Amino acid sequence: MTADAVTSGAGGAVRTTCPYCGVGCGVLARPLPDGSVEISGDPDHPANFGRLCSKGTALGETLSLDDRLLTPTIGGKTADWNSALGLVARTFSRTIAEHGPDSVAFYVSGQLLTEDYYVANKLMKGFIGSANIDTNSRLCMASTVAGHRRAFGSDTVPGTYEDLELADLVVLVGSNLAWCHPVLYQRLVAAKEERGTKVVVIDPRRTATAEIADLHLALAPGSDIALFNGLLDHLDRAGVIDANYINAHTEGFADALATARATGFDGAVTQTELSAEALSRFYALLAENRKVVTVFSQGVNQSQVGTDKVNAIINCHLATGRIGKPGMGPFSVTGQPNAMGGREVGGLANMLAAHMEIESPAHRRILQTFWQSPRIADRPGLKAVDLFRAVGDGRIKALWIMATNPAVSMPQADTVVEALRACPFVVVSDVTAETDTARHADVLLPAAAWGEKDGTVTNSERRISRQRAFLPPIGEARPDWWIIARVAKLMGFNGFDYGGPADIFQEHAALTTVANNGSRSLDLGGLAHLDNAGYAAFEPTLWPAPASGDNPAGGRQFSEGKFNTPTGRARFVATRVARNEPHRDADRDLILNTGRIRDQWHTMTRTAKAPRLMTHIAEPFVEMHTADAERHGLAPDKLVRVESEHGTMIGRVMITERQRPGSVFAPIHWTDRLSSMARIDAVVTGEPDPVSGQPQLKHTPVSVKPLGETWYGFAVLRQRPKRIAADYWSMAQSRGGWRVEMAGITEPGDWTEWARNLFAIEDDTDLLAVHDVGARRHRFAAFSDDALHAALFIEPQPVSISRGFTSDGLTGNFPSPSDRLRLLAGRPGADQPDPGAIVCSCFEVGANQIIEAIVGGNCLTVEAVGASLSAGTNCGSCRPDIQRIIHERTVKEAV
Ligand SMILES: Nc1nc2c(c(=O)[nH]1)N[C@H]1C(S)=C(S)[C@@H](COP(=O)(O)OP(=O)(O)OC[C@H]3O[C@@H](n4cnc5c(=O)[nH]c(N)nc54)[C@H](O)[C@@H]3O)O[C@H]1N2
Ligand SMILES: Nc1nc2c(c(=O)[nH]1)N[C@H]1C(S)=C(S)[C@@H](COP(=O)(O)OP(=O)(O)OC[C@H]3O[C@@H](n4cnc5c(=O)[nH]c(N)nc54)[C@H](O)[C@@H]3O)O[C@H]1N2
Ligand code: SF4
Ligand SMILES: [Mo]
Repeated sequence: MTADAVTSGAGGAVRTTCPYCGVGCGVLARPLPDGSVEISGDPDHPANFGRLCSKGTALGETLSLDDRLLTPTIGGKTADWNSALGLVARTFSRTIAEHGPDSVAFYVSGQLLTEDYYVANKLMKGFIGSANIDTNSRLCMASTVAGHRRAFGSDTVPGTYEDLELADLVVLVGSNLAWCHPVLYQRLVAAKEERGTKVVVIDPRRTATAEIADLHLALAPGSDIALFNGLLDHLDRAGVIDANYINAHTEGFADALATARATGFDGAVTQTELSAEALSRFYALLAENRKVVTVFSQGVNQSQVGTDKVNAIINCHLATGRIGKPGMGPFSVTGQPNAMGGREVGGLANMLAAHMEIESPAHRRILQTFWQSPRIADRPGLKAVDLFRAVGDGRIKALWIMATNPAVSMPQADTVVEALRACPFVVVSDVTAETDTARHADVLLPAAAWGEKDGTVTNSERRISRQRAFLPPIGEARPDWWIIARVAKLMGFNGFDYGGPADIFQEHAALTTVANNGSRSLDLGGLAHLDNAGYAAFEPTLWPAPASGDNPAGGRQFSEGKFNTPTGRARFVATRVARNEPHRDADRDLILNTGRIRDQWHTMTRTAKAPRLMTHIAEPFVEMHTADAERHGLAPDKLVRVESEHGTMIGRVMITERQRPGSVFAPIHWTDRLSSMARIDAVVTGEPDPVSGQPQLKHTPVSVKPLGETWYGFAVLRQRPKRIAADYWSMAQSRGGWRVEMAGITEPGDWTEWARNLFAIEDDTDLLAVHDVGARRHRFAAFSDDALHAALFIEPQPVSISRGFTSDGLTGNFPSPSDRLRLLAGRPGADQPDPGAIVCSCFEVGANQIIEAIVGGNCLTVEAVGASLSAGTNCGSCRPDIQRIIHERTVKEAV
């Protein structure tokens, strides 16, 4: 444990911050003598006041050694730090000497801490002298950054979380808050219960978030601008435009209004494909309520017209003066724990540190003087999509990837993989040994993970919090800032002699004050003199945190109507593309939408280590509407092949009414480590928004076709299987080992031999087998002593045995033949009903149990289900799912 760990009153727990989403919840972590870590919500943290979602609650289960990268490697072989860092420094220096600074690049991440990010940006822009540093935030927040800068003159989120609680109306646009920002969602639910907040959800899908919506608008994908242009026109006609505010504090209104009028109500109906009635209701709500917060996320940002979507939303707030006041404002919620911090230190290729602008000679001068650096990048570098293109065509010859997994998360991911293969020198810093990206690294550098490293992160509401170490680094792992600073020094650069993250934070804070005088809202002057003790004790703080009165401290921004543009006025932007619709044709007749599920984080390198997080959804899926499924001849639980012009993904079809006809949805999480072919970004085209460079990740024309499988399998195994001879497979960690779903197009000749290969056992002495050859059903179980080694179930139809019951077999005991046969039955006896697919991961309560409580126990509210089964009473992440089951059941019962 590090010296600066701050302990709370509660028994030596360290106060830190969750490493997942941008809500930025405070966490109390208490290492226990048995090596485990007890995790709970920090009751004093102003983001969560003690709450944690399912992912936060399971953090303790993700800290194990397995999968961790423990030492540097060169060419796949273990190396020491000196050799590895020496090679990195020499190769970067040589490449720069031979081909110039723009022949190298860094691709970094919103999951780096501010201190790591600051040092990486300083090295590239100030010392190497190129701006070829871009980040996965390009795929995430770039359109918001661009939209904020166009409207406000700076990338400043105007409001705070409290505004969601003070609003009378909260509009969620392209945000599945219930699953992606669960604790903020819970704060909204609590406010709704208390004061009757109205909630509108604007999303082509009926998401878990829509369960609390007073109005859900399942608009045509890509038609948000038409919706908000129509709204601006309506607000004007309804007389709720704030002319005084517009005159005093903004510019460009006439042009924006003219554009909005050109869309008008009729245009909005046509483009969004919503009913005139639904649209009227929405517009009336916006006219009647003054205290409105519009929350937006990836349904807005990840679009080819993402920046215009952002400005169409902000236009409506500016026109009504609903910004910078309690309970009002446009509110972009950030995805990653430090998406905001990365923006502060200029992690994007077109920004400089401390919110300064690369295009401004004055800003470049300030920075170069402050850093005393030999040079400074004087034009924007390559943005993520272009950056990987440049890697592919040989312009970038040395690439360093930190804390991101682009082989999975970049659009046209197969092309990205080819680019990595072709690149002469790839360095990857990660905490995980085997990722789809790490596979292509020449040098792998082991980073210290959450719990082992110290630094700061900034959440969606601009609150800076400490991440604190509570464990020693594993193996040879080192903090990212240390690794970068070492390489900088080995490259011969001065200015990287940091004793620890506190030094870096001080420098970063000091920089925000240089020549600021109120011109940049990012002002951390009040934190520029934090010493080690002050940094150790640092309490969550909103920025601006100025030393003196130039900038208003903390809280809401733009309250006085003063913006960071040259004129001090906010700018309206005329948003002209009403709808952005990718071209479908007879073959690729569906639009692929992609996004997140409740219990997984991105490419699953950490959340997949917690067995209980794998119980909610254990397999890659493709969700589609009943009508589309019928049209394409698809039956429930079959496997489908999703294809675009770029690539293929295979997943299990999930047929629901929640999907909009014409679109399908697939999760972003699965990798080649966990499934045979489920990297959805292999399929996604990702045309960049011309303003922000953010790729469109939610609208790719695809075909969805049956895989053509003739058999299905399900297996549980104590060891992770090495090779699975099936056309489709997907595996998940379970309590005693692994569970695997499989399917194949042609049946193997000898199932017994196939089972033996899968189980990796030499002979069949321990193999119990039951065959029903006529029905094409085969079951196998291998035991060693009284413990289950592995079991396999093969059927001509999707295997319908109980997953929970069979997986639990790996932790059970099977002394007698009858016990062993019962396992092969695949479900519990009549006295132990099957709980079904797990909904509540905290108490492991399944869908069948919840349905029984609803139908048999007459529990018709989430509270009643909680009282009866405890489900939903711990972290609360599953409450929207329980609500949905109640909703679906009660509808079913009524018809
Ligand atoms: N559980 C979980 N939580 C996470 C993450 C995670 O991996 N797992 N990741 C974090 C990160 S980095 C991010 S960026 C956030 C993302 O958080 P969100 O943006 O809330 O999540 P997504 O699922 O990507 O997309 C949101 C919604 O946009 C909708 N959408 C698609 N097209 C359109 C459209 O044209 N218009 C509108 N209005 N909506 C559309 C999708 O149907 C989807 O429901 O989540 C963060 N939180
Ligand atoms: N189709 C589609 N694609 C998408 C999206 C989408 O909605 N649709 N969303 C996009 C968005 S918003 C995002 S944010 C990205 C996310 O995509 P990625 O950033 O690629 O996903 P992660 O799995 O979070 O990758 C983080 C990596 O860093 C490692 N890591 C964890 N902690 C540390 C650390 O302290 N130091 C170091 N060096 N490494 C660490 C993890 O093991 C992991 O390999 O995906 C994007 N891609
Ligand atoms: S909402 Fe969940 S994932 Fe997000 S910061 Fe809080 S505990 Fe972590
Ligand atoms: Mo993100």
